[in-house]
Amino acid sequence: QFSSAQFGGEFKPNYDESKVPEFEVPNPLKSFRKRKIKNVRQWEKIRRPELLDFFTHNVYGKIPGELKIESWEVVEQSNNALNGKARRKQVDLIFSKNGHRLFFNILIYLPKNVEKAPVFLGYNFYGNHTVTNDVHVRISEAWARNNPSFGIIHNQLTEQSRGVRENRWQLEKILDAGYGLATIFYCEVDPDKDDFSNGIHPLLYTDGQQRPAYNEWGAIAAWTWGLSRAMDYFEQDDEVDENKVIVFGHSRLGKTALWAGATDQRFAAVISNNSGCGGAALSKRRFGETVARINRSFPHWFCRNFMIFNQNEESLPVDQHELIALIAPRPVYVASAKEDLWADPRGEFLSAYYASPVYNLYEKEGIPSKEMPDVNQPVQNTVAYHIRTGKHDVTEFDWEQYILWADKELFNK
Ligand code: GTR
Repeated sequence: QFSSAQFGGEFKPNYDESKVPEFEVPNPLKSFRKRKIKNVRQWEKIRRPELLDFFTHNVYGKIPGELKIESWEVVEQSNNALNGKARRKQVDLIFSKNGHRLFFNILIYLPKNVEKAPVFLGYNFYGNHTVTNDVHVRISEAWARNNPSFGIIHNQLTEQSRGVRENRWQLEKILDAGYGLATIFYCEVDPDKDDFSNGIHPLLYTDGQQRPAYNEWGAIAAWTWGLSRAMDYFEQDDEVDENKVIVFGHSRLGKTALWAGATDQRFAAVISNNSGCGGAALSKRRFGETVARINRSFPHWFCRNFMIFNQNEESLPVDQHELIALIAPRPVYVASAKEDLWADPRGEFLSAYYASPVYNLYEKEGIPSKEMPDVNQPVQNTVAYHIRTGKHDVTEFDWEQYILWADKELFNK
């Protein structure tokens, strides 16, 4: 029952809306024991904990212990970065336990004219040096996924990929709007491969343990662990406003951002960019990528218990709109792309919609209508959504929306 290869033969994604199975959307305002949840108190006392517990033990996996920052070191810093526009810091966070040591680096840019800056925090796929052409950004030595077009052929990052992901980060726009940007290369926290001997996991193994138990953390939970440690660091950094950290992520790292927002209430807001299956998209729709497919392609992302739901989404007592509801009442933005059918834009939208009643309990406005908005016509309430033209990606349009919305939600602008 725990085998990851659960459909024989080739997987053919369904992209036909008329073939989406009929299913009941689990009611976020009804407890597993069928009790109606009528107010914030009941939500926080009964429903939120049981949902969080379900996602923890059956979807992403529990983090089996505590591990604090042992020390941190500013390895590089400048008050005159990007032609005088910003302050830059590169900070290593260092951890050790069980004879293992791990460190990861946070690259931080802060706007010069803001004393304690709000920041967008997000992981990157190919190293901190890819988010900007700034020659001072260090190149990570951690394992990276090969990508010949970025010059990554032996799982090592090189100078060739400096700045290649500039478009996905819009650093200047972020700084001009008065926000900082903090980013981490996700493979420094846990290499993105089905191998639990490396990354953060071994630091929390019990004696002789080789891999996480069925209900213990996969890679997504490991990456969220790293985001929470970055938050621990921000609480120590006088230049960052730790009450205004917006956690952002694209795709697998969007799944990560959502789970980070759900598990760590210190994050002020959450942005899920094209997060798809196991992120914002409703699993029960089986549109595009499915639970079985994701568990087969990436057996290390979720906890092993999640494989119980391979081709068996109907038996899930929850769906991903309840992951979004766990973020309430903090602002959450779900974004899709028209051509990104693999991530199921409609399923992402419906998640935001079905999470909204929980926001309403807090008197926050969610997504008011079940009708999907037109392309490039964002709906920006405390729960926000847009579908833009184009592919699976992060674009200038996306960032323009995130900034406008953050201004409104965090600064009442
Ligand atoms: C795909 C995966 C998606 C998404 C994407 C990404 O291969 O099927 O769930 O996570 O990768 O992270 O870019």
